[in-house]
Amino acid sequence: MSASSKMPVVGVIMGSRSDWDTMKHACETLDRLGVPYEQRVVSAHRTPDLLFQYAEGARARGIKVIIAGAGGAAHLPGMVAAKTSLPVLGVPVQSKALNGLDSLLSIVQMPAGIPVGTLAIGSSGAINAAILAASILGTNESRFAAAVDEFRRLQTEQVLSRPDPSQT
Ligand code: RP5
Repeated sequence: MSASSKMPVVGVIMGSRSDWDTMKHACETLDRLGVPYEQRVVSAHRTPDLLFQYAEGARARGIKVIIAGAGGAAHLPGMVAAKTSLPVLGVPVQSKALNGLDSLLSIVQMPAGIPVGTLAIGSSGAINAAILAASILGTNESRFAAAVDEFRRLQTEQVLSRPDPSQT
């Protein structure tokens, strides 16, 4: 748990400890945006009962958005979405065998009725999931909307301040 160890409003879950190198980017971005979160390994295949327990209990614990990252046969985001009506953002982790295309298709191709907001493969997706989570929270809490606006302002400023790509 971080962003000043307040009660988490975003749950960052992942199918394996091996997903942490990708999913830590979501956590770092939530830190930067001042969004309190928790991070957990919850595997759809190895700990299915924990998955159900986590998804069913998340809302009552104050979680408002779930970011779920998984690779390969990436059932975690879809199964979590099946067990909670909280918004679920899916991050396809770049797999070794198929470079993350398997993860992407597993997460994005949900049947109508159970949505998972699917992001890009890898760290870009993890970072964007965090920004999107803050934007969703920002519809109700202006400090999160302001944090996203500031993040974007700084990003624009960084590009505009160094227009010549040949200069370090
Ligand atoms: C998925 O299987 C995980 O999300 C991970 O990306 C992938 C491989 O897991 P490990 O074998 O590295 O634990 O469930």
